Amino acid sequence: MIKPDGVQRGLIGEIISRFEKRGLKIVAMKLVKISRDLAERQYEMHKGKKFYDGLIEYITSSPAVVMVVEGKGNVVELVRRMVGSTDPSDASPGTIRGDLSLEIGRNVIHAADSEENAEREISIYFSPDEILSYKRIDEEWLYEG
Ligand code: IDP
Ligand code: MG
Repeated sequence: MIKPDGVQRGLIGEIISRFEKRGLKIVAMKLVKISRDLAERQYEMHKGKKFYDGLIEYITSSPAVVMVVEGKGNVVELVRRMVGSTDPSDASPGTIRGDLSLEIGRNVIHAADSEENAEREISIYFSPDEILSYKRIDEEWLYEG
């Protein structure tokens, strides 16, 4: 998810471009104003933490871009590495957070941290028929076989 700060700061193209250029396949995508209900479902594991209320405010404050990307291998881990550390001040240059953000409370992007959470989060924002199946024309050049 490109969070509201990423959308407001005009970083949608920059962020999507990184996933596209890496070779990951975008199989679902939309711009949404996230409701409190959906934000609470997404972040249910953080309920009760000191940053929780601010996080829900932030995520529901303005539109966000939600997307599903696909690829061979452990894409959850690959994407988390592209995203970088939760706190941008610890995030390595070259990562999305390390290049594009400064503070933990405005870290421009969310990515699921396990396959189980990816499935759960996808089902919050997308119905099964919104997830598309197609071949990228460069697949034969992205993968050895
Ligand atoms: P993650 O986004 O890297 O998975 P989590 O620990 O799951 O990090 O936290 C979820 C989100 O909650 C973070 O991306 C960030 O937006 C927010 N957050 C986490 N810790 C803090 C904090 O200490 N202050 C403000 N916001 C925080
Ligand atoms: Mg997390």
